[in-house]
Amino acid sequence: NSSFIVGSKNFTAVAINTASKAGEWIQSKLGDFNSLHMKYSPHDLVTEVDKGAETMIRNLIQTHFPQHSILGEEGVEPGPAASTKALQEAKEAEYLWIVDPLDGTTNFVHGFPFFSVSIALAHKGEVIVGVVYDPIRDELFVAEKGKGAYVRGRRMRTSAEDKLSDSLIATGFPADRDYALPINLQGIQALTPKVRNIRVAGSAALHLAYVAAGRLSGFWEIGLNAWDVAAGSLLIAESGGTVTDTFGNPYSLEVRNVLASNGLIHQQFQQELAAAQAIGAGAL
Ligand code: 2AM
Ligand code: CA
Ligand code: CA
Ligand code: CA
Repeated sequence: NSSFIVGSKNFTAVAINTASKAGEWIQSKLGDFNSLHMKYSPHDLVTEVDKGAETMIRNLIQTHFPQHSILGEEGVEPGPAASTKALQEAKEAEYLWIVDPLDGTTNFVHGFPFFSVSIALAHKGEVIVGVVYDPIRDELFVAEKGKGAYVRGRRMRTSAEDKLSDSLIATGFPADRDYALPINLQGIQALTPKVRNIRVAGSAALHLAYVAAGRLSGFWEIGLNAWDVAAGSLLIAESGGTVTDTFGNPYSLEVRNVLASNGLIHQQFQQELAAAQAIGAGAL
């Protein structure tokens, strides 16, 4: 896929190289790290590895593109208010790198082998490069705006299921146990009887990459941040799928409640969630 890497002033090459290096380092620290902190609650963890990986990624990006801005999870105070404010400020930049250095920290801490590095580049608020790297399987998912999406150098296509009953869907349990979790449980209750099955594997970015690769038919999660979704959204768009909010509005960096699919099931999927929301605790 060398021709793929060359375009766009080598933005993509830097994203790939950076995600790979960070991912290899993260994997080397598996089972060998300390200083575990809780951010908000026992459901929200951060380790020295999250912080070390983000520092590594920032340094590599800054070396190549000192004039670009970087929004990274570990550079932002915990909680939705701080992340909204940080995104509003960062969005002013012409070129903005959006970084989740380790997506799936809980899995990393427990040794459950499903986590990823997610790096996106937005130009004037639009994602133009997206890379998700899974160091355990050494799988690199790459998309460039208008140029398709690839895994292990092979073109990705979203899956062909056109009925929820044939669909394998993923979601995530929100860290916010008070407000978001009850709403999500309503969604799970409504969807589980309608779909083939549901998976909750713990990395939003990797779930999105799996939708792009056709391994999942769809994914939804509420209360996410730009760094969880930006790279994956381009992977899916460039693989022929659809990414919206849970009301069906088009994806933008501000979207926290994400609904992604192969496109074919999108409307049914969105309607089932909307119905669950009507039963549930209020707006998703
Ligand atoms: P993280 O591992 O980078 O924190 C799992 O459902 C998903 O939720 C993961 O992508 C995880 O990302 C994210 N997540 C974990 N804690 C969160 C929090 N407090 N707020 C929002 N998203 C969170
Ligand atoms: Ca986190
Ligand atoms: Ca994350
Ligand atoms: Ca993270």
